[in-house]
Amino acid sequence: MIFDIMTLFPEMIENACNYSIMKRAVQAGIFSVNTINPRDFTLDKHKKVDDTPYGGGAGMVLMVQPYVDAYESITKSDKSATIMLSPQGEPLNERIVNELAVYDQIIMLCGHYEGFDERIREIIQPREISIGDFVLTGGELPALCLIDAVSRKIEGTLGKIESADEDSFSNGLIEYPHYTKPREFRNLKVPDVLLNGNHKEINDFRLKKSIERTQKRRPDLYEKYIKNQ
Ligand code: 4H7
Repeated sequence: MIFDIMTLFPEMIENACNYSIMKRAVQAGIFSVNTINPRDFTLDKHKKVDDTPYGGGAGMVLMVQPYVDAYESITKSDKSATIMLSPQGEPLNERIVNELAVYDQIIMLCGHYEGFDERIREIIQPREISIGDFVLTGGELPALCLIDAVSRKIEGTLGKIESADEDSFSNGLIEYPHYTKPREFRNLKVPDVLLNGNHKEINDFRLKKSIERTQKRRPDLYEKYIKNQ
């Protein structure tokens, strides 16, 4: 899998992928992260990537030529997806993450300032995705969220211990509570059932906790879960 990230701030992407599980997977060659800077595709001596909006108003708009030329410079594989991270996109969820994990190349466009000249969308026709109903100064953090979420679905990224099948959402429920040593801290004890070695009882306890929490915190997910039982 190759992630090709179009951004004016490539260090944001490169640095953030250099920790923990993502770092290990990149070093192991399981996926790679490249950046393409539209500023390198500008034609004027000031390397201008944004300009004032037609019709007036505040802020600057990203110019069509550097983005389209940068996009067209990327070698596309046979199974490639192009995504724009924007507050106007379809809300990201685990279903979409799974859908994207089957591609061998994901190209992402990160916006800044007031956003993109609309002709960038018309020409590139990206799938537009949002990580939630809030506004950020740029698309880099959402792009990183998507790299993180998709890369952990790729065989080999997670070790056996971090396996993805017990995560929240893999069964439509949120996670059960976790405990580690010590057995007691400030009078707070680890539930006995987790110490007795009976794996049937432990699984039943965890499922019960998952269901309780989902009902309380995410009634929307709970309704779906009950319907599917
Ligand atoms: C594309 C178009 C994603 C990207 C406009 C991106 C939130 C999300 C951006 C904009 C993002 C998300 C530029 C519009 C900054 C708002 C102040 C980058 N914000 N922005 N303006 N929810 N911002 O996924």
